[in-house]
Amino acid sequence: MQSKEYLRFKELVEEHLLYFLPEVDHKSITLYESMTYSLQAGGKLLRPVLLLAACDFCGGEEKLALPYACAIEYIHTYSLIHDDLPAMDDDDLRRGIPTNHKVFGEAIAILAGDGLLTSAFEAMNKDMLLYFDNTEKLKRRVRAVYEISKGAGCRGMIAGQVADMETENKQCSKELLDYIHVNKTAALIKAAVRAGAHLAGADKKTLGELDEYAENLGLAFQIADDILDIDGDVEKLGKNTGVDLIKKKSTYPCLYGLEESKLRVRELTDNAKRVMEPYYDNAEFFVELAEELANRVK
Ligand code: GRG
Repeated sequence: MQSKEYLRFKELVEEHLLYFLPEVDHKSITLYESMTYSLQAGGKLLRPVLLLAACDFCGGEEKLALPYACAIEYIHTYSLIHDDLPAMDDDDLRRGIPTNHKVFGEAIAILAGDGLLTSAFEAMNKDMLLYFDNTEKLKRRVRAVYEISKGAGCRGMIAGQVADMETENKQCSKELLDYIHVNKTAALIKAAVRAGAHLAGADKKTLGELDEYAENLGLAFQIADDILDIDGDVEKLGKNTGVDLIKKKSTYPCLYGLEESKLRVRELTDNAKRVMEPYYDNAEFFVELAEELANRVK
C-alpha cells in the first residue's frame, strides 16, 4: 500500500509497536524475542492503519488510538503464529521469513501467541486506567475494547478459523464459505474501524457506514488473498501439486473459479468505495485503499 496517508499511519504504528508491549523479566527474554520476531517481520499493518484512519476520519486525534492500534496488531500477529503451527496450517514461511515455530520451536511459538494476545488487552487496559475520572472518554475506550474482543473472539476470528479447519478436505457450501470469510478475516478488519470510530466518539450513522465499508473490504481482501495464494502455491509446488493443495482448502477460487473470484473482488471493492464516496476528500484514504487492495489481483 503506497498512498501517502497509509504510509504515514503505518510509520506511526511502527514507531510505537514495541512501546505498548509490557516489560518482561529478563528470565522471559526468549518469549520476548519470539513475540517481537513475528511482530517486526514486516506485515502490512493493515488493521492498525485502518483503526487510526477511522479515528482520524471521525474527528479523533490519532495519537489517542495508538495503544488500540498496536493492540490489534498484537492480536493479528498472534493469530498468524498460531495459524502457522503444525496443528493448523503447518507453514514454514510467513511474511517472507521462517515461521515462529520453525525458529523458536512449537512450545515457545504457542506461548508467544498467547503472550501477544494477552499483551493486547494489557496495553488497552493500561490506557483505560488513565481515564477513570472522565466517564465519556472511558466509555469510548471500553466500547473500542469490546469491538476488538468481539472481532477476535469466538463470535469472530476464532469462529471463522474453526469453521475453516472443519471444512478442510470437505465440500464446503457457498454459504459456509461466506461465514468463514466474514468471521476469519472481515471480523477483525471491521473491529479495527469500529474501534477507531468509537475512540473518536462517532455517531451511529457513521459507525454503520464504516462497518459496511469494512465488511466489503474484508471480504474482498480475503478473496484476493486466496487468488494470490493460488499463484504462490502453483509457483512453489508446480501446477499439479499446487492445484491439488488448493482443492483441500475452502476458498472462493476453488468454489467459483478464478475469473468469477476476480469479478467478486471488483464488486465488493465497488461496494466499499460507494459507501465512502459521499464523504469526498475526507474519505480519500478509504477509497484509495479499497482500490489498491483490489488491484493486487486485477
Ligand atoms: C489461529 C485463532 C487463529 C486464527 C487464525 C488470521 C487467521 C485466523 C489465519 C491466517 C491465515 C489467513 C490467510 C487468514 C486470512 C486473513 C489474512 C489474509 C491474513 C493475512 O493478513 P495480512 O495480509 O498479513 O494483513 P500481514 O503479514 O501483512 O500482516
